[in-house]
Amino acid sequence: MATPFPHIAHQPYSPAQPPEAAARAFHDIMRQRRSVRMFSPRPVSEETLRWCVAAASTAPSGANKQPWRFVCVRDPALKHAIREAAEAEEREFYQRRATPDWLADLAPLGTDDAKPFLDIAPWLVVVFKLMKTDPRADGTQGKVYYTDESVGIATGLFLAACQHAGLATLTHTPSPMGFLSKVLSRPEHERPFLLIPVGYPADDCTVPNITRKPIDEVMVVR
Ligand code: IYR
Repeated sequence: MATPFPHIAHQPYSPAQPPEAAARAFHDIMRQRRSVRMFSPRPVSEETLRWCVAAASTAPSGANKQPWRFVCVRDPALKHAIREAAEAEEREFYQRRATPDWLADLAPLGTDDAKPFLDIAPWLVVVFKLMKTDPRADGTQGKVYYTDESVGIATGLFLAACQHAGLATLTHTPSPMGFLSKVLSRPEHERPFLLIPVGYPADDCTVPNITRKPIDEVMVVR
């Protein structure tokens, strides 16, 4: 049996404002987040990305295994390789794989198989989920738990951290995503989870005029 972790005193975060105001201020930042498909080539520093990934990596995870890797791609040749492969999958998706219902649901968003933002955005952050732990010193690999939940939470924190830093993001889901493992030479135990272009919106960026559900539709108090 592994020995239990020793316990230390918890240092709770205490906002300078009352909780209602603090919660509202965070909401007021997050409500401005939109999925952006028109990016500017304006650069974003590696340090900014590092803090956003560090924030993501504070996420809780099954047995604290932290089963994620954030591969941050800025090399133009790699970005282009990702674009080429993603567009090939997307052509298949839009022409053959998508069901009529799916295409009908996507039609109002106006998406198609062209993904120029994969070249233009200064960073493509590819989130991988670890299906096993990274190899230990002896080469063996341990189990991971609640992987999708864990990586989903970490990804959500990443999106929030980017928004808080004034950066635009898109949760892009080329499907299937296996090509990302190849293009980025990732090891067998890493599976692509999500592709997130990060940067600034283009000056003439537009977004679909969609709204979020009202709070009373998503929140039930008993
Ligand atoms: N992956 C495709 C299709 C797509 C699917 C859903 I569900 C979206 O909300 C948006 C797009 C694409 O990225 O175009």
